[in-house]
Amino acid sequence: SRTATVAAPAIDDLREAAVRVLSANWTGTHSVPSRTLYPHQWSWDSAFIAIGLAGWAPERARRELLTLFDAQWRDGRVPHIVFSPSVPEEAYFPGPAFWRSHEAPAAPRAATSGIVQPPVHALAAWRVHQLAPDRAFLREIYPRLVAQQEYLRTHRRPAGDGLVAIVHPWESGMDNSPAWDEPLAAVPAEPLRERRRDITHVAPDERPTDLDYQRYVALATAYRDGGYRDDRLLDEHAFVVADPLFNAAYGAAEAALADIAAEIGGDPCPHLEEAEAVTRTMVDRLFDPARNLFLARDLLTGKALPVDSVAGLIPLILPDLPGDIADRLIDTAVTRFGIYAGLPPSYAPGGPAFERARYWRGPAWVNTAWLLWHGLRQRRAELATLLAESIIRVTATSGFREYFDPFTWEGHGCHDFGWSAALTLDVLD
Ligand code: 9YW
Repeated sequence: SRTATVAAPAIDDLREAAVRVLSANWTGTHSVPSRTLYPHQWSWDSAFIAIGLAGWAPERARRELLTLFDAQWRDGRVPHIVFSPSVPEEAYFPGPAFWRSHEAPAAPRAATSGIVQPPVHALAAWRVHQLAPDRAFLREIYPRLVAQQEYLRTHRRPAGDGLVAIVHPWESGMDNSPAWDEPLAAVPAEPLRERRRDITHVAPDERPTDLDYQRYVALATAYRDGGYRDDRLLDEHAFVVADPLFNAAYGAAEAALADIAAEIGGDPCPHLEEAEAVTRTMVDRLFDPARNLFLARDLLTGKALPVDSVAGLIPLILPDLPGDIADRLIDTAVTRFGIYAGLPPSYAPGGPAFERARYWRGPAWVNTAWLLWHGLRQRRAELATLLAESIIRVTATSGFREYFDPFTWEGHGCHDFGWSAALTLDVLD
């Protein structure tokens, strides 16, 4: 069984502990990723958290997603942070006074950031429905999920090659991934006028550097000052990148939307066609046959970014991914990301940028392990089982930490981290 290596009473304790974390992080309308570090609502966190709520609090799971989509912009964009009005500005930087969403014509009533995160929400909505069927919920969320995809399709394909672009490392969800080192080096850094809040909670050598932060803020400032418009990205913006995780999420969302459409009497065909087209484009433009991995591409220079990031394995979630490509990715997952031994590191340990405790530059994260698990379930059930066992063993050993040393499983970052608890629950059930 999945839980063969952890004793039954320990499994019960783990389940109870995960429920306790999710209960403590629930605000009444949504969940915070962490009470200390991340006091607002984060976009892809909410999708993962909804999956973990679905099995025992399905009403909360649906509310989690619907609250997020209540803050969807009129152009369809789903912001990466929805700010809670009751949380003081000083609690998180950059907060609402930085993003100034209300000055943008398409912004919603809630104060939000103006950038997005990987669109894993359709996948989450479908999984919530599978765990706790509710067609009325699907009917309510479906048009909003479609609008989210529509935004990415029409505003975020600047190169016209079918690849969706991110305009900020924060949009990848993997902020300081070594994959962004090269494109980020071309971004002028500006001195930070604000104090970073993250390093008051977590050791600085486990977070992005100050120089990274200066560039993050410079990029976000430029995008904001351009009114969050996307029409001249290739001419005017300093960071425009196609990320394999983001594009795989976009493609898998179309596949999930096809399932949702079929369930509520809609037409799955356009979604299936789009999912197939995305998969073809990704194989064509982002797969590196020498590395047996998908690579990000800098759309400003046209160059592939030759970095062994776990993001390059995530296209396994694409249902149409050709079997031979999937096999090659699985080979990479086993040989360079060591998934027989534990959770996949965010960056392969053999690489020059590897740091075992620094955020997205080596540590293992539960969400990328879960995505890989999800992608392997239909293809290599025995490997998927192994990954589920690893998620369970790591969180049973070290708690629901934000990220983990990929070799020793020592926990890093905040405690009681939402998606670590939520996705552990999902693989337990
Ligand atoms: C930040 C909330 C977010 C995640 C991101 C992760 C980190 C830093 O925390 O972002 O301050 O937004 O990189 O993936 O959604 O958990």
